[in-house]
Amino acid sequence: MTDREFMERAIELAGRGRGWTNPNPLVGAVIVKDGRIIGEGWHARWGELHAERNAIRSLRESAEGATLYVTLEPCCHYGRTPPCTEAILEQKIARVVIGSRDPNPKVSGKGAAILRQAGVTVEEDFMREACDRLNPVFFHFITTGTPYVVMKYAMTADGKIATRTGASKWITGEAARQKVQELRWSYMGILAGIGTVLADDPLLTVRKEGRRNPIRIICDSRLRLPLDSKLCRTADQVPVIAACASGAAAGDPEFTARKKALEERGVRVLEVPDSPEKVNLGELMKQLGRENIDSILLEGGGRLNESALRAGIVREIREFIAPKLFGGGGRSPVEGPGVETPDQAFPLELTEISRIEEDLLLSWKVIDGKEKKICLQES
Ligand code: AOF
Ligand code: ZN
Repeated sequence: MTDREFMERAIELAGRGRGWTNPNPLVGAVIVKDGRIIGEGWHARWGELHAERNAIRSLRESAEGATLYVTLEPCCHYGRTPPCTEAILEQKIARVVIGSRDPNPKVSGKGAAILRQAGVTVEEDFMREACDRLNPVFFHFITTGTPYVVMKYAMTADGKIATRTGASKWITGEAARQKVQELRWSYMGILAGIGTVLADDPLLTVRKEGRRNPIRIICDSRLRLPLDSKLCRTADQVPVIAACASGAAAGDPEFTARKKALEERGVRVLEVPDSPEKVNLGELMKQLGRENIDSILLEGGGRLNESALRAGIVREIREFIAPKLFGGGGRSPVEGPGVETPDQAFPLELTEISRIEEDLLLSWKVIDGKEKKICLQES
């Protein structure tokens, strides 16, 4: 086997932690001696051992003189676990091949430097792009402190997310809907608007055994979340956060009563400052980041989606396209006032096209994440 194949194996192992390590990264490690894999490990769950230590734990023979392939620079700090660099040196590993750099200021180059100083041969940036693809969420969260937001919608070939009457079950086929379930357990939070909740009464959970549910966050400026909604009725089992505008809350006794009733049912009410009627999404992201929520799947309706784009919080879009047409005045995935001229458009970059049975999945990166200063005409 070659260096590439060992790193590919480490990448594959890293993926096994998906949905469990947040807000920590996905990391995989392989220990090789005389061309044979003698140890393997990955970071399996937040708070548990790092990939390198799990690989070392799996050893059945000495790793003296061996090579360690690891998808992320080994850490050198005392966090929830002791530094991986120490474990590597204790094992007398001779060579370390690293994929991604760790932008965590506590590590960031220091891990590699410590190993070099101790006489270990260190290679950095090996298959870096492939390794970096494991952790867009971690890289974003550790450097900004705000969650990585992925907007998801399913639409017809003529760009509708619902028919004229508002019906939307179903647009895509079974396999594409399974893929959405996977997105839900891959990210820590799921964000929807109160309009969607009032119209569809969704549960927003993962229907798959042994998978973690995302924290359900509802953008609900005036706190209209019904007490008998499925979300409210399950809030004691799967967390629900209702994000409301602090301006709407101020001095309204009815609002205070609704807030109390929701809290009694286990819903967390977050008052988001600085926007009189609407939830300030940039501010909401800061608050959620402070609670260690590193990633959010945005399953908004058209208005929330547009506000999120305009607030500059969306990093990626997953667009499912079904082979059918609705026509008429059906709803669009991005509504709101929109832009006035084509040069004001939100620019995207296509990163992946895949076919999921009869449907298409396009993945887009949002080019300019910064707040868009466009001239809006109030509708
Ligand atoms: C590694 N290997 O498998 C992981 C690393 O909270 P802790 O103690 O688990 O530390 C988390 C930090 O350690 C995280 O922010 C990142 O910089 C690094 N994660 N490093 O060498 C691993 N998961
Ligand atoms: Zn570590």
